[in-house]
Amino acid sequence: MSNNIVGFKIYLITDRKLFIDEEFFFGAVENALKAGIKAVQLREKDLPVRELLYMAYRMREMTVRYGARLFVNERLDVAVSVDADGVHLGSSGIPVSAARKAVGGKMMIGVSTHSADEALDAQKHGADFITLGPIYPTPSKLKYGKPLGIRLFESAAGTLSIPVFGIGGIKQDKIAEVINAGASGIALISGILGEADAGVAAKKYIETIGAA
Ligand code: 3NM
Repeated sequence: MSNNIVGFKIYLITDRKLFIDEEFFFGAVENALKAGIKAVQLREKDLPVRELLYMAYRMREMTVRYGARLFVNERLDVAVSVDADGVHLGSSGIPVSAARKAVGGKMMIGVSTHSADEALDAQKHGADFITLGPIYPTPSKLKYGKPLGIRLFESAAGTLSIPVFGIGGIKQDKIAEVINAGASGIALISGILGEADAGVAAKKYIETIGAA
């Protein structure tokens, strides 16, 4: 069983393409923060770095205002530039050990993993926490591979000492199952940002995970 030393249970990941424009996008994230979300990962992989940087500054200002952590996906340079709380690494960018060497203990490092082996590897190389999934089918499941299922997730989580966040297709009716399988929390996009009112959705997730 992993413990939760990172201080949040819901890790909201962004996808601006779910919105008609940037103002609706920032509005939805702000509503989720207002509802009590304490960690956001800015994940806009296709943006040129200067546009990402602009978005990251704005997201930094907003997360500070609501006392929430900000992580930047992949771009350690952007994370450092905006004084984010951490960087979230994938399998194709800068390795965890290199990022750790660069930031020491000054910044948190999250890592996306998709198997028990990858999860252990990330832990060994200095990740503070990982996401592990996809557990369930997601709208974009092809991108992330075949879902692990809850049993594989549970056995992998059982081997880890760092916090592990379940990810991939997590709707409210799955929260208890994911937490009971050893997750410290959940990471998600559509369950909150895909809903008509992100604030209402976030509130429901927060209540459900609090009771799980
Ligand atoms: N990473 P939703 S699954 C960004 O398995 C991401 O690493 C995944 O979106 C992984 O909550 C995923 O809408 C998508 O299913 C999560």
